Amino acid sequence: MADSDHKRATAEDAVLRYLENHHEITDSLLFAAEVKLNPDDIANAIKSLHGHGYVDKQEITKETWLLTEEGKTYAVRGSPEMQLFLSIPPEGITIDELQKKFDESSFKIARAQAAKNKWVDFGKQLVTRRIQHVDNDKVQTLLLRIQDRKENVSTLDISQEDIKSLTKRKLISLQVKKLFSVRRGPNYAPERKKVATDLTRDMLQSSDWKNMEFKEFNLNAKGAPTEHGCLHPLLKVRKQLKDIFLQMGFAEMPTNNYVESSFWNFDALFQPQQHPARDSHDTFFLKVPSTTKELPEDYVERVKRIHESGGHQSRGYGYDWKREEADKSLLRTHTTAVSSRMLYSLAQDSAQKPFAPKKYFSIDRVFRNEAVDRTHLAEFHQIEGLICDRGLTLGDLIGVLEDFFSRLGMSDLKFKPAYNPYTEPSMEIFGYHKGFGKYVEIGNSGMFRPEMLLPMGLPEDVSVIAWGLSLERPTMILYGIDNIRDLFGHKVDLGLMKKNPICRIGLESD
Ligand code: FB9
Repeated sequence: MADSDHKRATAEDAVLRYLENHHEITDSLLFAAEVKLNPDDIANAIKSLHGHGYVDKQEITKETWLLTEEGKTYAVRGSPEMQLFLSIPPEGITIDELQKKFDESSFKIARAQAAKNKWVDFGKQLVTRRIQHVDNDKVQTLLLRIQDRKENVSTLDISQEDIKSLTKRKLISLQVKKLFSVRRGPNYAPERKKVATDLTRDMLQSSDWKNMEFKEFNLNAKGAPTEHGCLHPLLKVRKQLKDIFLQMGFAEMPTNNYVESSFWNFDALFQPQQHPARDSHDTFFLKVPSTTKELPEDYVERVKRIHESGGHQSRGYGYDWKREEADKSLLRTHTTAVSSRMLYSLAQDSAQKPFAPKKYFSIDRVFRNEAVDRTHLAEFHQIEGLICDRGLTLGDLIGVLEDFFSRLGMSDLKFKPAYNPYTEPSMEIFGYHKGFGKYVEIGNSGMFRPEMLLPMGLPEDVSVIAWGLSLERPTMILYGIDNIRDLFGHKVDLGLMKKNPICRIGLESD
């Protein structure tokens, strides 16, 4: 039995037992003190017993005047004004001499009240009595009667005016108590029937239910929590971002291959084979399968040539490009590897049919062999968007970025020149975050280089604008998570997964 149920059962037993030999509980508060039970438990028990007819109850409001600490002092020593009057000898006393007999606040109260009662005169130097005797210290008398009362003050024939005066002087305060008087009810019994919580088949068949009492429904009780699946915050934000891309007319790229060749991940992007990002300190290369199965050989030749000797007005890099380097298998370091596959496919299609502009996006995991810290793991989800069309400019890129990030609630973008091996020009993107009150880096972008696009076979006047960001950063900001291990990995608190709020991306950021 829950603790609260046990307390109520004990309190109910105490009430029913008492009424077995007594006509009435006149004051439930005094009764609780007598039986040494919590007054609230007794009150709840009375309400529950009344609900089933065991008792009749009457609610009583009991108003009691209590002396404050100051009032108690005056009741013992007398009021300060009386003490001041008694401190003045018949010949009078200097103010300074009189004041020495009191603390500052008491002297102030005493002087004001004695003058108000016309008991004393305060001259320039001397204080004298205006009357010879004060027969009764009314304040002390009233306080003693209230303190010693045996019944409510209303039967003490103290005028409302006096009550108001004592209250104003903060010598008494009103205590209001709600209590019950209780008597046996129509269904009284010295013991409460066992309260059944469920109506069972046996009860129905035996008709026992007719003599049983059922626990009342608690319609305010919350339902038992249901176990159900929950979406990880990353997946909630991914859904929101996917919707943004779809609303902007982008089609999703197929990203279902974590394993990629160095060719599509680097060479096709015109990233030279000596680039530090292609070192095993930055990239996860695979032992099995160590190399890719097949590549489009004619395209590989064009890539080899553009790296070694350039072409299309490019000088190239002038190094001996090695096929075995391009064949190495790795975990893709960016979803731009998928973008290169898609653009190559688009170029091949344009050989059979007229080129048609495209808008693609991808959101998926990428892997980098880099130092991990509070906000970076060896993997993250990259978000990438690209638009492929004739005559696109940097202005088009800036425009689409402002549209895209405005849907994330980021406004007032700023751009900083940057470098990527596969884009020229490139720009880091910054957005003003109202919650932080400052600009934050929100991504990177650029125009894919001709050395990447032309060997694919895309028409000369086709250009591609693209940008990227991560899924983890916006998610951590939106959910107020400052350590990525609380969001992703084996140490994640699954409770967070169950109770995290809905994703609110796009609203004014907090
Ligand atoms: O996501 C990043 N920041 C970000 C994004 C959104 C956001 O939303 C607001 C709350 C509403 C807040 C912050 N960044 C990119 C910037 C930084 O976090 C940076 O420190 C970390 N970057 C990652 C790379 O780290 C190794 C984020 C990741 C990133 C960076 C660049 C690209 C993709 C992901 C790219 C690209 C690209 C460029 C040109 C062409 C194609 C792709």
